[in-house]
Amino acid sequence: MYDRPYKDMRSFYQVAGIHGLPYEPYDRVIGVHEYNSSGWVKDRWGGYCHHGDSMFITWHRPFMLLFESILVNEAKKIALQYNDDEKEKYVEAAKQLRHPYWDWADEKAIEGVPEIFLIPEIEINTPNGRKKVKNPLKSYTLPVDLSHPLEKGHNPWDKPHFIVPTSVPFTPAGYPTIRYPNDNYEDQNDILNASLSVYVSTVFRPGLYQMFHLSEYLPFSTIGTEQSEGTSVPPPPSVFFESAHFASIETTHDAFHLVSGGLGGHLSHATTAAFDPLFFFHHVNVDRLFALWQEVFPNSWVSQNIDALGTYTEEINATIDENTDLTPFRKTKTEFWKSSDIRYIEKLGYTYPQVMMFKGQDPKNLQAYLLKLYKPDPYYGLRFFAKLTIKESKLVGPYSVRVFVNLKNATAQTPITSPHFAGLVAMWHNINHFHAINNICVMETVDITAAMKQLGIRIEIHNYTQEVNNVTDLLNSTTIFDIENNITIVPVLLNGKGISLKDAGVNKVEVISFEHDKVNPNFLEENTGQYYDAKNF
Ligand SMILES: [Cu+2]
Repeated sequence: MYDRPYKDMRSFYQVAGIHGLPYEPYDRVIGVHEYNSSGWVKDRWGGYCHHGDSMFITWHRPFMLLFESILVNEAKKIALQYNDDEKEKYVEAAKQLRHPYWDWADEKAIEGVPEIFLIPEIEINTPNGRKKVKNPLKSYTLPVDLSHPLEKGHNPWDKPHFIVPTSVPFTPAGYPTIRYPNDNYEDQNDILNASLSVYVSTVFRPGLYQMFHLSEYLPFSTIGTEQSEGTSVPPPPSVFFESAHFASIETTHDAFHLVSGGLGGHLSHATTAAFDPLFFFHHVNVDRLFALWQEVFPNSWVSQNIDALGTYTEEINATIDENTDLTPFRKTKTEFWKSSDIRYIEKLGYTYPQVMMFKGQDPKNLQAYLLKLYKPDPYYGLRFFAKLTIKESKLVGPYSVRVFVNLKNATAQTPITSPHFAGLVAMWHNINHFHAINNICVMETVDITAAMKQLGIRIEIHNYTQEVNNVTDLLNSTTIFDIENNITIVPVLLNGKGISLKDAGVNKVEVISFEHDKVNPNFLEENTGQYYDAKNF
């Protein structure tokens, strides 16, 4: 796929280029071309991919399938090039090949990104014998200049030093994709692994743990929750507003993008993310999590929503539902795949190991398995959450909103390895090249229980399941939180600079606690939550 001419539809460049840059038609599916040398004409997202709406999770499914089917076809062709004594083995392997996923919430991910994504060279058995080759999973070299006009022709290895870009990553032709670039345009894998290790326990595992409790499609699938003004979309299910909006698959996915790319890294920006080969291992994992969630909640499915950001082919604020075309993925010459077509993975001819393990069983068994697998910390009778409402951000470029417990003077310089750091909400989607997109509202929730535990804040005064009948009394008797003193919200740009709550669009923070009812694992959605305190900014 790397070696094909870049205009070939089966080249890595063309397929990866569906997601964001170069904002050009794939498979003759014409969109708006509102990006020119002077920048964006309109505040509309220029790639085909959906973010911040209910098609985020369904759009990426045919995207992964397209990539995988091309990859497998290449493998089948390469297999035929081996000598007769090896050919059969490779032909068989190519038949079995599927794009792997990397589970970044697995406990093993605390040790960092698997080495296969980091080493510069690998030795493989080619049809012409064993060879050392440039590792295709470490980076991809852009064949086309996609750089900002000011960067054109610039060589990042030139002196004076390349300056790590604070917005769109460096993307001239002939240079590899990169993660956490330093001033010499080299990957900083130590920073990548150290950051990832913190995220696994503070963001990924708590995020998935919350997600596998959410039975409603919208809160599960996306960060965007509030309708934009002037649209006529019916209100979402009542549970959507009445209960807190817990971590969606999208917000956890967003956090992975930020932490894997870092400042100046291609994965950190929707415009360039798909050019890093790690993107596909990440998104196949996201698809797997989607498939598992579908098995747990088989009756939940795409509901009507609005596309607040727009795409290359979709107007801003277009009404979308399960019958909206997943462009540019063609089902036939005249029809596109729709979310309703990709609902059942078995009908598409694939599955995942954990889906198979629990086939035919009560979905609660799979849910219990997943909750155990991603449990962020030992069982507590109560869990505490900081729920953030973020809207009208003034920022161009990704940032994160960090939550600290009992550290009133926390700043952007406070390391995330601090025991006071509870977790964060990643803001990944709110960008175009040059304009902030403000018509999105994010409500996401950070689990602060583990940080409280680490700080020695008493979470349970009794083993309440046995001894305390009235949880409200319990909560009222322990004044754990007032937000003013106990919770500090710190928005931080990718370059580590702090920004004001106002610029970051942080409108509100609420602290909520829930009792975890073992009998009914859907505790997040039932109104058992205690609102402790709320603060508007
Ligand atoms: Cu993504």
